[in-house]
Order: sequence, then structure tokens, then C-alpha cells
Amino acid sequence: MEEKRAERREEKGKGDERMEEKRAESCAFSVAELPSVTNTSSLRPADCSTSRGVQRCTCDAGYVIHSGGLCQDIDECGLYQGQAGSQICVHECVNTPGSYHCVCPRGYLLDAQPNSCKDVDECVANQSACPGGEQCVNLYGGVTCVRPECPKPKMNVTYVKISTHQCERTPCPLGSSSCLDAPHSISFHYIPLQSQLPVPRVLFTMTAPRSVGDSQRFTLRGKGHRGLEVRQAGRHRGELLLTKSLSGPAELQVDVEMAEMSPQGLLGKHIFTVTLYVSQYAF
Ligand SMILES: [Ca+2]
Repeated sequence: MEEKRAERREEKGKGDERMEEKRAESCAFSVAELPSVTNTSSLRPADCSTSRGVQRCTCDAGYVIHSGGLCQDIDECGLYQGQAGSQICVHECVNTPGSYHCVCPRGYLLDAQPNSCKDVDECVANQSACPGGEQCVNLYGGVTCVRPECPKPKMNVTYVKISTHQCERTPCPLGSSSCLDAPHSISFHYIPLQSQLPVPRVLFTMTAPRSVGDSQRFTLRGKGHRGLEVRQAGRHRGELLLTKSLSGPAELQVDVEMAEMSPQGLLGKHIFTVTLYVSQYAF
């Protein structure tokens, strides 16, 4: 609570600086130049005094002088928030009498640094965010629960779970080529992303779980997705690359195949199932 107050103070402090700026500017205006006032609740009496027959009026920070000994609230949100490059809040700006404050969407907290919204890590904040047996994945502005499942047994191919995020093929019956062709392992990876990330960007690095073969060859399985590519980053290393900015909210899933090669040919295949969760927001 104390932290929240501190944030708020800092936010107001920033607002005050801007308001001082605006106030200094406003001193140069003549009353006729001021915008007409439509909202009377934005008006309050000025602090006026008369000296040698000349009346001088001043306004508190966050107000500009208006005719009739009144001060008019400055709408900082209206002035700054609408234009790219001058935004004072990363998300929403709320004007208040004499000030303003920033509001974050659900799933975010206003950061101590003014104008930014910080994602709440629900997996840390609430250890029981997901029901038993499900894995918690923190997302930007949200959270999701996953339960990675191994493929169901098919023909002579059976997988068993060797960790929460990995399945391994059980030994193949003698002479079963369909089993030998099936991937040795399938692992599951969950990546939260912000909307409109700058590209190119490495999303995920893949290496051989153990050093088998001379080299590993990485390819996207299936149709893939526009904006996602796989690149060889060394003999034993591959990278999943984002080449086009994604807009959320969106959920994409791609399978990357890693083939272990030897001079004699293919030794085995491994599948990385990667799920991307693109947030609605760019923060
Ligand atoms: Ca979150």
C-alpha cells in the first residue's frame, strides 16, 4: 500500500512539473486567448489580491488563469495523451482537478516509473492460480494454465512423460519402421510476447538434449506461420525467429523439428512444440 502511494506521489510529481510548465506558459496568454470553458466543474476561484488598484490573480499548479477571477483545470490528458511522442501514460490517462493519473489495464500494475504498466506475474503472486497438475504460464496482462500431453499411443509408437514438459518415445519393437521414423522426443515450450515487438527477434534457442550425431538440422514442421522462421545458429543449435511484428491478442503454435544427422544419414528426430501468447498490449 505504501509502495502504491509512493508511485502515485511520483506520478503526481511528474504531473506537477508539466503543470508548472503549462502554468508558466499560461502567464503569457491574454484572457481572450484562453479556450472557452464548457465544463464549469473545471473552474475554481483564483487567489487574487489588489495592490495599488491593480488586481493580480494566481492559480495553483494544474490550473490556468481564466476570466472573472477563476482558474481553469488543465486537461493534461487532452493536451498530451492523444499525440504519438507526447503521451504521458502508456495506457489510459484520467484527468483530475489540478492533476491527472495513469490507469493500467487489468493484469498490470502502475509501475514506479511514471507512465508505464508492469505485468503482474500471477504464477508467483498466486501459487494456486492453476488447478493441480496444470502448469502456470505467466502472460503479459494475463495468465494461462497448460497441461502438456504426450501423443496417444498409435501403432507401435508410445510416448511417456519424462518431465512436466517433455515426452520420450519408448523403445521400438524389433522391425517397426513406423516407430523408428517417429520423433524420439517431444518437448513443450510456452512463450509470452508483447504486441508489436520489434523484429527480427530470437524467440527460442534449441540445442540437442545430448550430443548425438555430427550436426542438427532445424526445420519448421507443417505450414508454419508467416513471420516465424527457423535459422541454423551453429552445428548443434537452432533458433526460432520472429521476423514480422505480431498483433495480439493471439495464440500461435508451431512445431520445430530437430533432425540429428550423421555421415550415414538421419539418426533421429526431436520435436519442439512452441506456443506463443501475444498480448493485446505492447507492454
Ligand atoms: Ca501476467
